[in-house]
Amino acid sequence: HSVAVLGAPFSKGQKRRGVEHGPKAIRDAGLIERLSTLDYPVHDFGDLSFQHLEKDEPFMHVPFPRTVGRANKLLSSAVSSAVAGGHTCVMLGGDHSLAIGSVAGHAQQRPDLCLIWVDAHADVNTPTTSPSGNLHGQSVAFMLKDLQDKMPQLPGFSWMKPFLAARDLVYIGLRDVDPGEHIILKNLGIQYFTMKDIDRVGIQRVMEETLDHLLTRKQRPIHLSFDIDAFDPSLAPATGTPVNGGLTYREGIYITEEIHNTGMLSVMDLVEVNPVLAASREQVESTAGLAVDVIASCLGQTREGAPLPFQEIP
Ligand code: DIR
Ligand code: MN
Ligand code: MN
Ligand code: MN
Repeated sequence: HSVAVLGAPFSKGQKRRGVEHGPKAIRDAGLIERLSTLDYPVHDFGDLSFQHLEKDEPFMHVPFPRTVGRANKLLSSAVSSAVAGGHTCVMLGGDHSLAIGSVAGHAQQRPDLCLIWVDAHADVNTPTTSPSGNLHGQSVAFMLKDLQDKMPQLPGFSWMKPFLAARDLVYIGLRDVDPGEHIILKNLGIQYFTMKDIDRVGIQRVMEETLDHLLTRKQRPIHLSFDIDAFDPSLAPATGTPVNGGLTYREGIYITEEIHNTGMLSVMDLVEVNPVLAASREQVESTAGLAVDVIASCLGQTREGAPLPFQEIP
C-alpha cells in the first residue's frame, strides 16, 4: 500500500487566526522524511487551495457557513480520490470542521467505515446547542444519521447527507463537553472514553474496548480523526482551545500503535495545530513534532524498532 498526504490550510471553522498554517508547520517538522523511513511509497499531494467567499452571512450565530461548506466539499472529493486510488490518506488541518469533508469523502468510497475521534472535545454540537457557533465544534453532528431531524439545512452543505450511525463512532480523551453535547452522547448511546475513564481503567483497556466495539462484528475501514488538543497542553501548547488534564505522550502513542496494529486504518486527520498561538518557536516545534510522531505511529513506526522481516545479525 501507499500513503497520500493532503494539506488543508483552512481556519474558518473557528474564529482564531493561524490554524491554516498547520500543514506547513507539520511538514517543516519533518513529516515526509519521517514517513519515507517506513516501508511504502509516500505521495505528497501538497495543499488544497480554498476559495475566499466575499459574501457569507452567518446562519443563526454560525459564522462562515458557505465558506466551510465549500471547503469541505472540495476536501471530500480529494479524500475520495485518494482512497479510490488505493492510498492510505493523511489529511493535515486546518481546523476540525475539515473532518466533515474528510470523513464524508472517505465514506463515499467505504460506506462501512467506522470513526475514532480523539479529542478533548466531542465536536457534536448542532447549530442549536452550540455555545460558540463555531463549526469545528459541530463536525460530528453533520455526519450522524441519528441527528438528521435536529440539524437545520445550512447554506453551503447541500452537497452532503449524514452517513454515520452512532454505534460506529467512539470518542477518546474527552474532558470539555458542552451540556447539549452531553445530552446527545447519552441519548444516542454513543461509546465514549473521557480522561477520567482513562484514569480509571487505563489506556490499554480503553483501546481494547474501542476496537471491540467497532471491529468485533466485522473488520472494516477505520477513520481516525485526531485533534492535537487531545494531548495535554504541556505537550501540545500550539492549539486554539487547550484544556488541562490531557493525554500523556505514551497514552497518545499507545492509541495510534493499537490502531495501526488492526491493519484497518484507511484515512486519518491531524488537526488544530496552530503555530501562531505558540508562545515560542520551541512550542511550535514541540507541537508539530508531536503531530509527526502521531502520524508516523499510525502508519507503523513502533517503539520496538523498525518493522523489518527477520534478518541475521550483521
Ligand atoms: C466548543 C469547543 N465545544 C464549541 N470545541 C472545540 O465551540 O463547540 N473543538 N474547541 O475542538
Ligand atoms: Mn476537535
Ligand atoms: Mn478539540
Ligand atoms: Mn506495519
